[in-house]
Amino acid sequence: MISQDTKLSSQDLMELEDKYGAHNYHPLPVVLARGEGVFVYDVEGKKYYDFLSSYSAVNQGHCHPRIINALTEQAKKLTLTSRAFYNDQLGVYEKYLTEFFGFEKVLPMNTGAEGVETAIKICRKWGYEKKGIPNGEAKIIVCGQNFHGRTVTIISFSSDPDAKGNFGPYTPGFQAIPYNDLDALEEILKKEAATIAGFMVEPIQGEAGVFVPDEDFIPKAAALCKEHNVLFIADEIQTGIARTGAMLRVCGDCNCQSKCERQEATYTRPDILILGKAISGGVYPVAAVLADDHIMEVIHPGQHGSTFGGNPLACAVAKEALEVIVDEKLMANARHLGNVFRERMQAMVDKSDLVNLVRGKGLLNAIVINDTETSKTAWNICVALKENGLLAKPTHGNIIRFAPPLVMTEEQLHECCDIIEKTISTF
Ligand code: IF1
Repeated sequence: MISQDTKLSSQDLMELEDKYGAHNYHPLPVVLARGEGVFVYDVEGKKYYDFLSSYSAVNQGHCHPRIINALTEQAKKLTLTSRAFYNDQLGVYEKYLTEFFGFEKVLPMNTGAEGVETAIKICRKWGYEKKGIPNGEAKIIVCGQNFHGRTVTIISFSSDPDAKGNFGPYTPGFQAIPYNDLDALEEILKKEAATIAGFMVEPIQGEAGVFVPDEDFIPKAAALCKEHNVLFIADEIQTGIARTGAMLRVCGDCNCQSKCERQEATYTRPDILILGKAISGGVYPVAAVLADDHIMEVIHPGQHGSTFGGNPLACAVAKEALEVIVDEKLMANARHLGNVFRERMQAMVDKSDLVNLVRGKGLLNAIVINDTETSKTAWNICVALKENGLLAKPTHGNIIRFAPPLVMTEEQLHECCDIIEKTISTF
């Protein structure tokens, strides 16, 4: 029997997860017990730089005092009412969020996948009721190598055999084009726009390996969608909330300091914007789907919802988490440190024949290891990085994603680059 004062080692805890937990992940062999800012600590007290940020959910740093305070204060009052009743946090949060990002309405959900599913439902319903697509024939265009979540519908349009294999029968109504391929998008829109309701895209493909498309891909894709009366749906669950150096990746390389000021020159306004992860600072599952009235009004009472969607705790946490982004100027910090990081990594690429390239925007970056997709090199490098006090994990095979919390200082970033360079040089 494991009692409260049983001191369990990392090894004990890994064995518990192995014995009692589904094996749906293959974690790096480290057991974390505490997080603070850019640091996490394992059970034995060893300190690490977190260079994954829980897949960009902890942009504000681990256990940010302001966000934790918002959580604990609200948790003492009211955590969940369901939407069967109103609560005193939701309306205030909805006003704050819609004004923050410049949309007329928000539909609050919990996980990113729920946000994506919600956007798909809204898009399809809009296609039938507003665009006049024959019922049941609505198609949504997606990109190859996408990652939008793990529900059966979402993996139905995945091109990753691990994410999709043996989970059929699959949801129909999706067609993929190659990422960053405007000609392919234009071709399918010209041919089939009459039954196409939307185009859903990650402004940077995270899981695929931090693929940054050409500068004109997003703006021109949005323009093509507008031309063909197709909804442009931006999945900013991983790229949003200052991660890429602007509040949203669809803001382009604008250098606004606070919330979306929608500088027309660089901003591509989506018809539907999906947020998740760092909208809550990684403290609580919060997702949001934003759109204007003429789209959101297709949803009527009883047509969509969730037990936890829009709960008071989520609202209090997310509002504070966004204010932290603005107050601590994390967009500017991510933009600046991203340039410093890529410069340091490029210098390493130029010297090393083990690392092919570095790519990314803001503090969403990746290096490509000069080895096959199936090689263990990237994994072994991450194990060695762990030994040297920095936590990162490969995405596909030979690509290592580097995404530290946006609160990192330049001095800490240089220390992390030193660790990465030193570790790589031992391979
Ligand atoms: C895993 C990475 C994967 C996302 C985008 C929606 C979702 C995600 C662009 C769904 C979630 C997470 C899921 C997690 C690993 C991580 C991830 F790219 F961030 F690394 F898988 F691609 N859209 N990404 O990135 O949000 O339901 O998870 O809240 O499933 O292994 P969720």
